Amino acid sequence: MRRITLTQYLVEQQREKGVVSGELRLLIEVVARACKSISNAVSKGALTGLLGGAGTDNVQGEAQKKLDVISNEVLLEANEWGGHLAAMASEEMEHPHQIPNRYPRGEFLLLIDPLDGSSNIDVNVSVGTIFSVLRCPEGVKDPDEKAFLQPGARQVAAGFAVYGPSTTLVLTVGNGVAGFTLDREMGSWVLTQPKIEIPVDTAEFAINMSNMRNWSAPVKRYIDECLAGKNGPLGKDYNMRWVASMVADVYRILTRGGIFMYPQDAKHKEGRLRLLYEASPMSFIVEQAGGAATNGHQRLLDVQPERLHQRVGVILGSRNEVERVSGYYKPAD
Ligand code: AFP
Repeated sequence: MRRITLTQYLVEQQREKGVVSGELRLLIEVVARACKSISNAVSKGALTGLLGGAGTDNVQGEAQKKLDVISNEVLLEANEWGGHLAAMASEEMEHPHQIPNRYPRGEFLLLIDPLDGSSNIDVNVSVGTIFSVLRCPEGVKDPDEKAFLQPGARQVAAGFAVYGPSTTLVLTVGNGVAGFTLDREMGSWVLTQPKIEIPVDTAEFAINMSNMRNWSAPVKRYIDECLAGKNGPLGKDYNMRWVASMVADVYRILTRGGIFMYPQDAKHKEGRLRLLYEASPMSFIVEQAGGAATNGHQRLLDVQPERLHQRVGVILGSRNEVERVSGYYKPAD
């Protein structure tokens, strides 16, 4: 079997579709290389003394893990010098990170969730890295927070790595979704899923049921219908999964379909997940794989961000199921 590496895939995307410039290819390769280092650090577990808390909080007031901090540093360092970025923003940093003056600046903005699902690290469950690439607005020399406030529909690329039983990378450059698996011996990303498509129907839902008492009426109605099974209005038995690492839950949905929900509720009034570096890139990927993504009222890729670390309600996955739930929403919900 001919092995296609990430580099070859990107070169061919440029040759055949003209969607990956040299600068964008460099950016994606640098991020993917940083993900290899993070994967390596994560896989060592307790051996390196890197499990547990860092003793600091991030901008959202969440306790940082040592590996959150390290993953952030790995991604910053890897991306600073290449000349492909105008600035970076991260879940772990309150303000955008400027490219030091000693390096040239490029045309792209990079947003990252360096280690998504990090509460799962200590219990040896899959975690991952999410990234989103935007163009720096024209004429902006020193991009501040405002430069990043672009709806997800403007992304030029998005992807995520999962550090699980195998290390995988999912990528879209706006021309479908491809999946790569890390060959550790060779040190290369190998194309293993050339065209990922999400089945339009599903009988599997993912939601944190402990929030049930806080749910809005449309969410409660939908989950009640799933739980009613074959004899209920949906006419089939549903299964439930919740990894609490969005990367792992979305990877499962890309593999076999499903619906993922972290909606706004009475406790999470704005939602729980971050718009710019969780919901937007995942929505781009899911849509490119034939699925749908909404906050219940609006397509997530059309939401105009107002703050860098803004949260949002998220419902995404198999198209028919996502459309069913959004059909239950009324303007007041
Ligand atoms: P952390 O990165 O802080 O662990 O959060 C993970 C996450 O943002 C997302 O990956 C999960 O789907 C969601 O939070 C899990 O949230 P709950 O712990 O409330 O279920």
